[in-house]
Amino acid sequence: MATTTTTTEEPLTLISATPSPFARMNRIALALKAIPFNLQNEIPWESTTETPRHNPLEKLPILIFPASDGRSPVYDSAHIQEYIVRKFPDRGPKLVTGDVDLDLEIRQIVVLSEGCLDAIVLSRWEGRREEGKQSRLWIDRQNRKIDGAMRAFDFMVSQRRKEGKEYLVGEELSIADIAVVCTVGFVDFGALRPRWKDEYVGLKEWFEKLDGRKEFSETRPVMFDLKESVV
Ligand SMILES: N[C@@H](CCC(=O)N[C@@H](CS)C(=O)NCC(=O)O)C(=O)O
Repeated sequence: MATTTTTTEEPLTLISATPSPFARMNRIALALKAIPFNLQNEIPWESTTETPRHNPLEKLPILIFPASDGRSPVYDSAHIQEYIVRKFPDRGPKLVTGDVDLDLEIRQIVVLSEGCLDAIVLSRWEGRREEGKQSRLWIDRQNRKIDGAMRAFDFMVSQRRKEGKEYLVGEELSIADIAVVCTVGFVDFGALRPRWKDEYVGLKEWFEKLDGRKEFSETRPVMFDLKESVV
């Protein structure tokens, strides 16, 4: 029987946005573990969003519990992944290895992915400012982070493939693989690096294989229509 510390099978709620690569990581983990949840799609940049009610940082994803649970919302994609793997360890795939060193490696890859996505978000908002108000220095700085992360992902994949391994850490799919697929998938979706598939052939092959799995293909980003000004 599944070991979980929740006392109810009432569904959780994940506040998400249709294009969000951050929330996609959590959606994939919840789906793989067959944890019942409702998807509440929002536009976190608009005044009607519920995100400030649950997260002082006003960002999604946010995991919300049924009212009967009385638990505070959990936010930040990496922290939600942590919540999922720790609270539902025996449900579906573990998504971590159980070995301290390997699991720390997994967390490092999640952090790198999240940092790359944060740089993408910062650079895109800078690019939305009026011409003349944009900082080229700031955009270049974010671009360096994105390129650095892409190179690091490609290197990791090539090392693992040389060892005949399918996944980034350990022998099974983990939250590290999920994080990298969601990050690379967002670079691809936004056509942020149009030549990445030629530059990083190994990464492309690895990515396409995982991205074709059901839980991944069903959660690919879909753009929303932002109506309010943000910057
Ligand atoms: N590091 C955060 C980033 C989340 C994030 O940037 N979410 C965006 C939507 S994809 C958001 O809600 N932004 C609103 C804001 O920054 O005010 C995480 O991993 O959860």
